[in-house]
Amino acid sequence: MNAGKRGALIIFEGCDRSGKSTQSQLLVALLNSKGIPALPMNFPERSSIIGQVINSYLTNSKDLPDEVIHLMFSTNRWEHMNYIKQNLHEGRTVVVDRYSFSGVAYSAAKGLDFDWCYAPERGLIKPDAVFYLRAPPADLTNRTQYGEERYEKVEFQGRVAKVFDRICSEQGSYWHQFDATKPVEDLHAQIASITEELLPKVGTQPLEML
Ligand code: T5A
Ligand code: NA
Repeated sequence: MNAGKRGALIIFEGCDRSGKSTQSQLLVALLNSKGIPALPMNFPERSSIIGQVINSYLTNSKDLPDEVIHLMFSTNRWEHMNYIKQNLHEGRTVVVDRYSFSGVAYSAAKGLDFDWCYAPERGLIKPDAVFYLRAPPADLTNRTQYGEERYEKVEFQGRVAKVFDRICSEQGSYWHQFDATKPVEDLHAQIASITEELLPKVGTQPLEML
């Protein structure tokens, strides 16, 4: 429907159980229903060899130094960059559940240096929009399955949320912040309207790097 025009790279970010998967699936379904090619992705992408190591770390069956797991999360994004780039250039919008900002937020929340954490993310494709689902972590603990993985502790999520807030204020206008405690349908309507405004604009813009 838009020959020669690229798709958009759209990212969902937020603390655990903030509703990223829910909203990214709704957005992809909406775009596809309108004949706009869009595909979902998520990081960590757990099927690659590196992704399998990350999965065993997250499910607490494997321990790794903080620096090592940080670099593995970043590597996991790098190993999928050509795939993302190709899809964007072929006109498909890629909707991603977590990206570099999760990488920085979770590792900086453990005490690693913010700039050190951001360094391996430089050169990855810069998103056209980030939808940040923001909520006080205590408001998310009653959502299903909370508490099963390594990072799902309220106190730690609070530190993660602070880093997300910092990144949101530093990154500027391509970040859109939402109250994640609002009903699913309200959030979806807001996200859909921003996306519909965005897509025609990015079509002819060159990709930028983080
Ligand atoms: N991580 C990740 C790093 O440390 N570094 C990195 O570089 C990256 C990429 C796994 C962990 O890895 C860390 C961060 C994570 O701790 P993950 O696989 O994305 O990351 O898993 P989680 O974020 O833990 O969990 P989810 O992604 O599954 O949570 P979502 O997607 O935010 O939430 P969702 O949509 O599944 O919803 C959770 C529940 O809430 C309900 C849903 O129905 C569901 O039951 N819900 C709502 N309820 C009320 N109101 C709403 N608005 C709701 N929206 C959803
Ligand atoms: Na998710």
